[in-house]
Amino acid sequence: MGKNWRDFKLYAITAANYHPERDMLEVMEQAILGGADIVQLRKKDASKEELLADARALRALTARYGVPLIINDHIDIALAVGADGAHFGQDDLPLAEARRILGPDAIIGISTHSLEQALAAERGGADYIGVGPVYPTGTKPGRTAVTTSYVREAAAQVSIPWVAIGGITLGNVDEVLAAGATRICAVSAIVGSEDPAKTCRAFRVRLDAFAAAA
Ligand code: 3NM
Repeated sequence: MGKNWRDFKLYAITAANYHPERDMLEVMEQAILGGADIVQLRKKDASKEELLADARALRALTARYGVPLIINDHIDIALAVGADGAHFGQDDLPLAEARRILGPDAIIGISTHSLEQALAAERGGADYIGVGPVYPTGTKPGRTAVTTSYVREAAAQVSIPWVAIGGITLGNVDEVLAAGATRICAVSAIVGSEDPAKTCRAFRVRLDAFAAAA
C-alpha cells in the first residue's frame, strides 16, 4: 500500500452482475484509474475456487496501483491471497475472532446499520465501518434505508474511519456529503456505469468540493 489507507475517499466494490458483458478486472482497473482508492471483492454465492481466482487477480491489480484490497466475509480467501483486510456484516464472524485470525495489522471493516452497532464495532477494535444503507438499494435488498439521519449521527459520534454506503449515486451524493460523510462507497453507480473511470472522477470532484468547503 502506498499512502495511509485511512485517507481513502472512494470505495469501490465488485458486483459483476451489473456488467455481465465486461471483465471484472477491467472494470475495477477503470474504477481505480478514476480515483477509487480502496477495493473490496464481494461475491455472494460464489464457489471458493471462483473467489480465490478473483481474489488473486484483484490482489495483483491492486498491488500494482498501491490500492488496499479487502475481501468480503471470506477470511480464508483474504489470508490466502495476502489481502490487506476483510469486511464483515453483523451476522458474520465476530470481530474478535476475525482479529485473532487476521492479526493486528489487518484492516477489518464492519457493516453497521445504527449508531449502536457503530459504537460497538468501534469498541471492538474495527478499523473502519460502513454506514448504511443510506438509500434503498438492489445491491443489498431487504434492508431498510437508514437515511442521512444515521450519516449525521456517524459524523457527530464515530471516531474511526467510516464510509457511507447504499444507493449512493452522482444524483444524491451531495446530500450524503452535506450530511457529513467524507468517504463514500458506491457499487452499482460505479461498476454498472458505462464508464466507471469517468464516474469515479465525477465522485471525486464532489468529494473534493465538499472537503474544500469544510
Ligand atoms: N452494504 P449500491 S449497502 C454492500 O448498508 C452493501 O451495509 C451495505 O451497493 C450496508 O451502491 C450495500 O449499489 C450495497 O447501493 C451498496
